[in-house]
This record gives sequence, structure tokens and C-alpha cells, in this order.
Amino acid sequence: MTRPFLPQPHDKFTFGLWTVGNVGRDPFGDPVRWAMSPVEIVHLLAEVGAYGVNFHDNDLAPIDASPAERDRIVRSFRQALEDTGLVVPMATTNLFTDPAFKDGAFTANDPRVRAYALQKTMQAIDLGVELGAQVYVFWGGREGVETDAAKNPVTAIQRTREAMNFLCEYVQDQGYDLRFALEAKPNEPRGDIYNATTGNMLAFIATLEHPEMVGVNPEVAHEQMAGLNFLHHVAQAWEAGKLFHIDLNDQAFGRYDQDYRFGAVNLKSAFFLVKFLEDVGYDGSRHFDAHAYRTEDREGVKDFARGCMRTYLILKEKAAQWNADREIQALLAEINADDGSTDAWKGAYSRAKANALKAASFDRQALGARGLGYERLDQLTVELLLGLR
Ligand code: GLT
Ligand code: MN
Ligand code: MN
Repeated sequence: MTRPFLPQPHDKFTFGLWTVGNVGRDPFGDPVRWAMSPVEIVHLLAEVGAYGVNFHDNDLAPIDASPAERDRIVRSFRQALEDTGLVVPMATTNLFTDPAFKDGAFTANDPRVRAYALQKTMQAIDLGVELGAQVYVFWGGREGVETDAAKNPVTAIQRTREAMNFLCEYVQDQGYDLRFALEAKPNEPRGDIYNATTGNMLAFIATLEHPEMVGVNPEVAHEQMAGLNFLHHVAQAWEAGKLFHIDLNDQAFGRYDQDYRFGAVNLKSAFFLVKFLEDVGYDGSRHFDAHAYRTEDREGVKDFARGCMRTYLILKEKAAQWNADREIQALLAEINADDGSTDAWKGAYSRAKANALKAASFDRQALGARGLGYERLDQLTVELLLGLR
């Protein structure tokens, strides 16, 4: 049974220029695919049905492009967007490829590198806004260390804060309609990266001068690399009003940063993630920050991109099915049943409530002896995912 599951603009499926444009280089191997120009990538994305395209400043124009060359590239890119109807919802800065950033950017020990990083980011923000971006991602890249002899971790946090505060003011001063989304990754390309998880980022944001402008861009693989539950981080970001963007892909625990096609490894986790995003009504981009296996040619890249979107849409349908499944819902109702016997102690604190609760008695053994039915619930979920329900 093959159904089309065609992506629609309201799905807000996006890809970075660097994702489908990935040439398959790795630390041990040369490129296996021809590099596509930004214009070619836009047309490929339009062909597979994507809604938008994101970019780093240097995905679009090389770091050493002359102003004239840069303008020509931007003009042709803009033309491709007009020809295809693709939009640019997000942009970001490459602060990690050039050797100047070998010690990080905003946290580098050399103040000239930090100043250059700010300059490069302001220029890249201008470019992103010019092309329509409303979300600006900060993935730290090399903001970390090989050895803690090199950098004081408190200084690193303070330098990052200073940079973010400066850039927030820059955006306000320019009158841009732009929000920042901070993306954590624990241990690549350097062994230890500061603000290593989405949770760290959330805590850090609260210390900024304009926290309302700043949210997060969690990536599936990055929490999974750290052995953490991605959904829980997404949920915390959402609950805090900070889920500004999301990077979807997949990853096996204990491996390098694989950036696999969405759903390629952990189908059940992908299912609960899609279900969460759809249930809460997340309306930002669903950005696939992933790339095709190194074994693939141009057709394989399209298979990869279509696969990301198709899996998302299939899981979205499965989520609706899960929500409508009578047996699953009956079980959930049972699991969450409330006989009202604790109503008197619920809600806000009062001394009277506290005293009454301290005086109450509970049948601890009965509480511990009760089976919760989660085995059945999970098996029903698995069977639904396997197409048996
Ligand atoms: C890089 C990284 C990603 C970030 C991108 C944005 S670049 O591929 O691994 O997770 O989102 O800078
Ligand atoms: Mn990644
Ligand atoms: Mn990412």
C-alpha cells in the first residue's frame, strides 16, 4: 500500500543548503557527490516538495567572495526562490569552518577572533533578514575545548552572554523582526562543548538581557549523542515558550554525529516526537538537519529528502490514529483516573492544606502493589506503528 503523503506548505518542511548539498566528505574520505550551487539546491528542494531553505552565510557566498561576487550569488539565489516559491525561514552563521575559529568564536581566547565573530554574525544577520529569515540559529560549533587548561568555563559562559546581548541589541537597533534560537551539541567537533544540551541553553537564556528574543533549536541527534531523551528536552523548551525552531534527523547512541534521515534509527522516539509537535500545535519550521548516506548519488539525495518528509507525515497520521484508538484511550483514561479522594490537598499551598495532608493516611502497600498497564499500552503503540491496528 503506497500512498503519496505529499508535503504541503503548512507542514513547513525545510532543509539547509548544507543538508541536501552535503557532498559526503568525512574525516576519512573525500567528497562522493558533485557540489550543487545554491540555485541548483533550491530547485532540487522544490522538486521534492519542500517549503523552505535555510543557510549559513558561507553556504551561499564563499567566505572570501568579493562584494560583487556575493551580490551576484545573492541575486541568483533570490531569483531561484522567486521561481520556485521556496521561502527562507531561518539563517545562521558559519563560525566553525575557517581556521580562524579553531578555538571557537564567541568563546575564543583571542579577543580579535571574538570581535571578528561578532562582525561576521552581524553581516550574516543582515543577509538572512534581507532574504526573509525570521529565526536566526546559533550553533556554537567549536565553542569548547580539548583541554580545560585552555579556558575557564565561567569565562566562556560570560563571553557567550556578552556576545548574545550585543547581537540582541544589534537586531533591535536595526529594527529587524528576528528571534534567536540556540542549538546545543555535546561533543562534536570538539570533545567538550559549552552549554552542551538544550537544558543548558534554557538556563543560559534566562541570564540574558533580552531573554524574550532568544529560544532554542533542539536537534534530535544532539540530545541522543549525549544519551538523553530528546522529547523531554523539546517538551521543556515548549513549556517554557522557547521552542523557536527544531532540527529533525536521527542518530544511534554512541556513534559520531550521523545526521541520518529522520526516523532512520529510532522510529518509536520519532513517533512520540511527531505526536508531541502535532498535539501541542507547534507551528514553526520542521527543519531536516540531516544528509543522505555517503553511498548516495543525486537521486539518492532526493530519496533521502523525500524520506524525511514522508516519514514525518506517516508518523503524523499514526499519531492521529493513536489519539483516536479506543483501546489506547481507554487505557490512558484508566491510567490517569482520579477518584477525587485527594482533592482537598490539591493546588496552591495553604497551611490548613499542609496540616490536613500531614494528618492523612495512605495505603502505601496498595499503592505499590497496583499494576499500571504500561506494558499493554506500549505494545499497543508498537502494534499500531507496525501497521496492525
Ligand atoms: C552543522 C551542525 C548542525 C547545525 C548547523 C547550523 S551546521 O551541520 O551539525 O547541527 O544545526 O549551524
Ligand atoms: Mn547534527
Ligand atoms: Mn542542527
